Amino acid sequence: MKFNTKVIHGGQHHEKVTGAVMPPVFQTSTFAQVSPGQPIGEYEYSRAANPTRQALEDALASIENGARGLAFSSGLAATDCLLRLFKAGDEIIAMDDLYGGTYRLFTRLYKDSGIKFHFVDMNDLDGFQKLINENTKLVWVETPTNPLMKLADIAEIAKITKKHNILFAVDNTFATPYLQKPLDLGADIVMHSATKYLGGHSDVIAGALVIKDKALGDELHFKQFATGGTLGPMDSFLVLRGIKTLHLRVQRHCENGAKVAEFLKNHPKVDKVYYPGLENHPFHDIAKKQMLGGFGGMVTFTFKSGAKADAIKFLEKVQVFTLAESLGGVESLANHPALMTHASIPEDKRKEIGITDDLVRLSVGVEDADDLIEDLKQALA
Ligand code: P1T
Repeated sequence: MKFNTKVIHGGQHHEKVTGAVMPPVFQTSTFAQVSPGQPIGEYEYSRAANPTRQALEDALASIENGARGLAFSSGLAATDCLLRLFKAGDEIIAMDDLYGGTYRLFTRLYKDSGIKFHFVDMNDLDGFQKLINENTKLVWVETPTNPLMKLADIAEIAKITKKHNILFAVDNTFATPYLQKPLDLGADIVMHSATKYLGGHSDVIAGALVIKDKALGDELHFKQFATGGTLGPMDSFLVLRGIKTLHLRVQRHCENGAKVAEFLKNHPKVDKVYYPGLENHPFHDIAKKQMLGGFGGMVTFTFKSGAKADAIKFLEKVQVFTLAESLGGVESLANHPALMTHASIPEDKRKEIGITDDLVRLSVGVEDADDLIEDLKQALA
């Protein structure tokens, strides 16, 4: 089955009793049993499994080409569940540019667990390999990264993790499986903030893990069941509905993203534009190799003045774009990473990796590109 069919039919079946084409929202916590331990059907209690969530999880596994999908109450709940595979003394190597909340989870919550985190430039493959030792258990990358649009070569990293028998997880939130399939490129686990492109309408907080190996998927399901960060039935329905138009939306996000990046590149007040589709993007070659069909709808830029005040003024002036956290919905959003989504990263660390105070991140939506560009023009003016 091709991807555009999978988003609609992958892992799906009509509801058994009525033939409903969309799975109903099974808004129930529990399921009747005929005798103790003998449920009427296959479900017992919705923390363990719920039919609406199951339909979403099967769709997730299908579109990412995994053996098992798991749906969580947020992207961070999904990451937290994955981290429960590790114990004191284990080491995790992560990319040096990550969503601020992921960085906060790693450095502030898990720092007391005895797990050691390394944050490295994943494009220095030699430097990265030098860090690997017998305690290294996981490599974690975001590609493209939030907010600097750095890329990591998934296939090359997978060769290394396989050689050393280390798990390799990719946060595929920015690319989506429409553009990039980490499991096909050799990763073991894909993570999503399903709040973003998978849901696609800025109306739900959700997360996902998709696991290539069935046994590891079952182990993570056990951890999810035992800790409880599951996605509710209504939210599962919303994400599943979103997935059905993922291919159409991401196509338009890519077209609009490319137009916005081109406009910004030629604007006299704009300094750097970070968009993997631009030929001068430092990771354009990796993008062409592993992001198939486009380069997404996320564009980040800085001001020639380098002034924080200019970034703030611009963000106060946008009208079609909404100044808000988050990304990946049909509507365009604009964000100031240093003051908003990445404020949890200490200032010196932000400066070190390039999240400057004049950096603005755009989530380019699926509106008419002319209107978006007019809006940027007037806000920059
Ligand atoms: O917000 P939540 O669903 O828990 O997902 C966390 C998360 C994980 N990974 C990436 C790449 C993300 O962008 C996010 C959430 N990001 C934002 C809220 C944001 O505006 O960047």
